[in-house]
Amino acid sequence: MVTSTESQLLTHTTELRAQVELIVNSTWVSDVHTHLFPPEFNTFCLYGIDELLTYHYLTAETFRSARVSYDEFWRMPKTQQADLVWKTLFVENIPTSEAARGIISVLDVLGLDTRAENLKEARAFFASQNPSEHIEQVFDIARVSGVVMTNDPLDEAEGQIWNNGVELDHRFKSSLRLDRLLSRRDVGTNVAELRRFLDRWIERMRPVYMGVSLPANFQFPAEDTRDRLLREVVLPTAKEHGLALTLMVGVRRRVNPNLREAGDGVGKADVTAVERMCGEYPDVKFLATFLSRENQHELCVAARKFNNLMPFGCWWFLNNPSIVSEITRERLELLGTSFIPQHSDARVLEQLIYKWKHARKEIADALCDTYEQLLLSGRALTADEISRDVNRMFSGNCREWIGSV
Ligand code: FIX
Ligand code: ZN
Repeated sequence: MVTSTESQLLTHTTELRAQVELIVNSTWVSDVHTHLFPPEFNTFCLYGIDELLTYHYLTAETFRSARVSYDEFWRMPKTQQADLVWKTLFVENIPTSEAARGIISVLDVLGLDTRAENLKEARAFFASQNPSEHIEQVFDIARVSGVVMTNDPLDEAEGQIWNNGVELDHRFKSSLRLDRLLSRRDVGTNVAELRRFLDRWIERMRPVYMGVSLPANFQFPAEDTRDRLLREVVLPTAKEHGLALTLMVGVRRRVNPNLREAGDGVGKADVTAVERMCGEYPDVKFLATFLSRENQHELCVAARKFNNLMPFGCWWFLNNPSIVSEITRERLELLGTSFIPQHSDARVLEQLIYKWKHARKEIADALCDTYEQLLLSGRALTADEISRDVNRMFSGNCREWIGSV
């Protein structure tokens, strides 16, 4: 008698690929790192064509092609900046960059003209959207079950909204961002006060993790204030509250301040710093992503040594199809499915549509090749098994590390 699982054995590469693409494109994903906010956070909630086009990835690219000074650009109102970005990158040039192609993917999925001379039609479309219905539609299209925000307790405006007791949309989870806290120049005597500060914000925000971005020259251990803050405040707090610590390593802030948010760069970092932290704090779970391409292999090997380390995402300058493909394949070969393949880092709502559409394509291709190799090595698969793998990478690992998103 033929059992149900055997009957679904996928023995031909065409049906195998078709199944993988279907499963990867239809499986809901937990987005573990974004800069998105729900409408309850007022001006922090960004959506629409003007926000999409003034995204710092595109402003950086515009300054390479448009004859405009930094001062001229920053003096312009946002709509004028967006007009210039559209004209420069989408009309006067073919939108070949990943960030520019992303806009095309969004407009195309929403049925808008991708070759428009101006932004009239797009502005009218987004102006007609009801924010909460639009959020619903975008999350559905992108198949995103939930996102983790980036919440800075030391941001006055954001802090005010939390202090007013905001009711969070269930699809938006909070995270406690510690960049400002960890860039303090002094600890002084108030370790206890800083611990109470974090306890208060954990109580208020109910974060799914604490997170920090770290420079390329980050060292652990180190004779500096950040090391003391990590050891005496952050890591004990993580342990006490059972919270994971998310490390985003390798950014060089404001290498060109004239570009403002677009002015950050990348640097190769020391993965052994994170290894040592994982070794010294076996009871703390760490999610880690490195910005430099040169650190990706080391991160995979570090994760093979420390099972409290979860590699995640192809961050920022790595979020390009050719590199997402390379990193995902390397991780599958070294870690199986014990990693989180991508996060969107979305700042504008509709970016979820293209960042996940483009990532799913590369993840599906990488999985197809991996499974095809397995088939040629003598083991066929079932659709259920593939679905189990994809669910693990898209939400299971996240759930295990930080809870459901
Ligand atoms: O540190 C971060 O969370 C980075 O993702 C941001 O600072 C960066 O500006 C960004 O948006 C990258 O995609
Ligand atoms: Zn980010």
